[in-house]
Amino acid sequence: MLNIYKVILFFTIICLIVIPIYSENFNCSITKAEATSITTEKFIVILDKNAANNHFNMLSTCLEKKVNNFDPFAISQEEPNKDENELKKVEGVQLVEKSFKIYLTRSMTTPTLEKNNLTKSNTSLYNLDRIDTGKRKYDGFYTYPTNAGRAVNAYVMDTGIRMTHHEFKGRIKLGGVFCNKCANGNDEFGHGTHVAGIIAGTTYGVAKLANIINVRIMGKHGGDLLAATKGINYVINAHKNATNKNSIINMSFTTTNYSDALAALVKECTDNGIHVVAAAGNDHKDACLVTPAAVPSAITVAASDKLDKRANFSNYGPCVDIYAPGVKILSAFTSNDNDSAIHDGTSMSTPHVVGTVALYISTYGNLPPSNMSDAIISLATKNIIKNPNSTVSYFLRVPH
Ligand SMILES: [Ca+2]
Repeated sequence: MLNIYKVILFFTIICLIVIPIYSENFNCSITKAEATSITTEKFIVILDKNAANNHFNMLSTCLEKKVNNFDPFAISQEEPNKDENELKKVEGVQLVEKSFKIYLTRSMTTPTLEKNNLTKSNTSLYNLDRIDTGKRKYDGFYTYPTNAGRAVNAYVMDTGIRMTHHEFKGRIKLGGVFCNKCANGNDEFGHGTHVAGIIAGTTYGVAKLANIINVRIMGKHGGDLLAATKGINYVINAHKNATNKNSIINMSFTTTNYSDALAALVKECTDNGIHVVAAAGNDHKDACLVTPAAVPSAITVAASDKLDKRANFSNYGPCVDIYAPGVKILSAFTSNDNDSAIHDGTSMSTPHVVGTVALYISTYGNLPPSNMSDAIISLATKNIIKNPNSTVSYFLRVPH
């Protein structure tokens, strides 16, 4: 059963080596200044209930910092000869995972030369034209429910967003900035803006009235698991504190290996009623090997092209829930407020599904994440993806 303590566990990042958490009168052997000056390795540590309670009491006492139950608080390990195996031996510790890099799921192989030849009503937006129908018939129109995702919050956990872009006018806000050396929510890499444009852009978006919330977890040099942890933590808190519970997270990123900590965090989101849509990944391998794609409660999205063929880069396998367009997708870009670019990747497929969930919510009302997953699959067109490669052959279709 989920309870507050379990949530605490997921977001507790500590050094157990230097701080005795069980002493009756806390031995404050490390000060706040010392703690923030340490720059060695960082771990995500999941504690049991008692240890979590003691830990937060200790932080409040020793660090003179207001410790919120859900605030991640990173203290690096002081003694370099202590490794994660020693952390695991400490009483009360359930899981230790070293923070590592996470990767965007955009393919960099496609040039952007075609963008000047594309316009809204022709094949440049084949992806929108395609997802409103079962058969592959391009009629030059994108037909979608009139509510268009209104009053649905799509959290874009990404490289930031060009928030002044005309595609998002009046429907975007900054949630938070969680990556190292990221000064603000700007998109220095041109990934989050493209993703957000596919979700909710006025021209390029699936759900043209949905709200975008910018949760920046990556800089121009990428990001890490710790930043993703903080970003997810922020979304869970925002969702819990909001009156509007229509929340979806777009995760267009992946890991090299499976992460227990990231999987636990994603499950925590869906257990709290937040829909999580995850990129399958672009390494042409089994999506069950990477996170967040492998998490059962996430809707995991593989990429197909204009001819309904699985994209050759797309991950596949039983952890994939659905296909969506992910080849030559035109969306917003970062050079100016009207900029656009074409990109490939399951990064681009994922926001199509986020937009569709938003359309579903604004049309029929919200559902628990597992039911939403069933509803999206129920809408999907079956057996139309060519060479699905041991993956379900479900292709995204918006409510109609
Ligand atoms: Ca159409």
